[in-house]
Amino acid sequence: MCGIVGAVAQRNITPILVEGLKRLEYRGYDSCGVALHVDGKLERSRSTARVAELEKQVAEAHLEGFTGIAHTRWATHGAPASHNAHPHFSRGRIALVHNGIIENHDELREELRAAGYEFESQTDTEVIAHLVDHLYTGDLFETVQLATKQLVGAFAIAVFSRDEPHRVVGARRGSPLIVGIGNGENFLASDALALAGTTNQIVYLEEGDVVDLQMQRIWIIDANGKQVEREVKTVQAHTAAVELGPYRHYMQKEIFEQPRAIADTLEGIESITPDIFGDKAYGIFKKIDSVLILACGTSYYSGMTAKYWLEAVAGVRTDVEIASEYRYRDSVPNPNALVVTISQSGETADTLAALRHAQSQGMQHTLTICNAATSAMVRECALAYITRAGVEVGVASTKAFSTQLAALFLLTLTLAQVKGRLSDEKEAAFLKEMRHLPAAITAVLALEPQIIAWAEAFARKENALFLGRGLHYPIALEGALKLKEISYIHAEAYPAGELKHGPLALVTEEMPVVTVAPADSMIDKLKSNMQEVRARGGELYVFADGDSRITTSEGVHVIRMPEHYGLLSPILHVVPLQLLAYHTALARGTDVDKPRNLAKSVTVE
Ligand code: HGA
Repeated sequence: MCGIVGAVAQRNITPILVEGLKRLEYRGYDSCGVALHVDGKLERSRSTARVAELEKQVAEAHLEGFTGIAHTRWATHGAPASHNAHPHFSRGRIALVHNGIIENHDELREELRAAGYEFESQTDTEVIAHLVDHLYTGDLFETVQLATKQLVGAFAIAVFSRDEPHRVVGARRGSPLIVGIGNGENFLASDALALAGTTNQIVYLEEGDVVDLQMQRIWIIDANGKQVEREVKTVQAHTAAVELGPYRHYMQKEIFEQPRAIADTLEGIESITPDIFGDKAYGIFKKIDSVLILACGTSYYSGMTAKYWLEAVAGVRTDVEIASEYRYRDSVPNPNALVVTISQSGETADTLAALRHAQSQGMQHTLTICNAATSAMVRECALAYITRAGVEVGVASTKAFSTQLAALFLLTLTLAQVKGRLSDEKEAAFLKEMRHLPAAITAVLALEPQIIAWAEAFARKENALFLGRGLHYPIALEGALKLKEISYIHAEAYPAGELKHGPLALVTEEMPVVTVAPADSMIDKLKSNMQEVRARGGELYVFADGDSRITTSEGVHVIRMPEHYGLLSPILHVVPLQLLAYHTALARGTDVDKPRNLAKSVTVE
């Protein structure tokens, strides 16, 4: 999604702004831009190409300055075009960048038009720029506080004025924004990663904060208009984590990092104890009678998998809801439910809103499974488990998913223990299996050459079906999502028993049917479903395991997984599906790490 970088310094900040945008590129964007204060004027450069192109433009124009802002845009209002790219200017006096969506932009636009403002773009963002100009008192900090009061919706903004050359003002509500502290210079960004290499001293702004950034000081006013001090945190430099190393794409790198990511996520877990989710976990887990999981996209599928585990192992009733639906639905709140939000970034706008909706309904037992320790989700939930996948750059999530599953299995075992359903023997056996996961995934990764051969056939198709049953139905869904996200092949997943209720009509010789077929209790049922496909000429691509007893025959291609992994099998079975999607996309020549129309960290609704 969109990225913001801003700086006030006593040196040329163009390289810092451009480098910051480069670090945010992985989130996906369709245009970018930078604006600087130059000799008493606002100057900008914008591009619908990559940040590298913007860098060239900026160098050719000798765009240099001490105060400025920059942005990568993922369009929500108005086409991805140069005139819609940020920074937006108002009357040559105000420059502004924005992440998020302003819901009352139409009303504000009408008012501003009536006041004589002309609009150059179709964005909701330009409305904020003109609003700030319209309300400008000569003090930008004061003006931004006034302007943000009129905004409905979600935003993080960075703004500066021609008339105050050494000042950038930031504000956030619903979208993340951080301050980077330097020596006689200060920075703003939507993510600390943007400032890696510049500063590791970070202040995480809170909901409703407005910040005044000057060279020697930062000044923060909170949502109630009070001046506040916020803790300065030292963050780890992520620089090494975002190097591509020997891999062609981040997605490939991240698929191969999964053994390490799972090992890191499980590091230090010697036994099952509620404390691993936080000090208050035992008290909360004792009280709860059910689980409500809220998530979007891939995280939603990890939640679906967890439902099978939580009900079967812990005996705790579990509902899984798509966050963007739940937040607007009239549901029946259960104050005794444990609300579990799952999000890679911990900033997913819909999931955050769903969490707040649940809290507003009196559901206070909250836990998040998240890959970003300092995210809003972690700050706003009573309990948290931080997966240690490391920075995930590829838009199509891989290691974040498998580490979420590992964390959700730990949650399952913990709730089973609290509910008296986990014997010491079972605990020891499950922990042993979890510790073996990195080695088991490494063995699955060795199947890559066989999967490449399949991918060549898939690259020529325009449709695919994915089948799974029970625990592996969500894995089939995740496999189909991966394929459509990055190869643009239309793919759908079904619980195999549903085939005859509709999708079987799609099966012809042209339709590849990927089947997730471990030797679990559903295998015989699944084999009957596979017969239904073969009888209509459909071609089966089966991921079986040791005991599935499925062999290659006409129209049935089989890749055998190295071992059967019981309840943890979904963590292994998703890996070949990730590889299949990756190699199919590679064969089709798509932009694997930045698939069209998609973005990382979905911080808009
Ligand atoms: N609404 C603004 C910003 C979009 C955004 O934050 N995307 O992640 C626009 O469309 O320009």
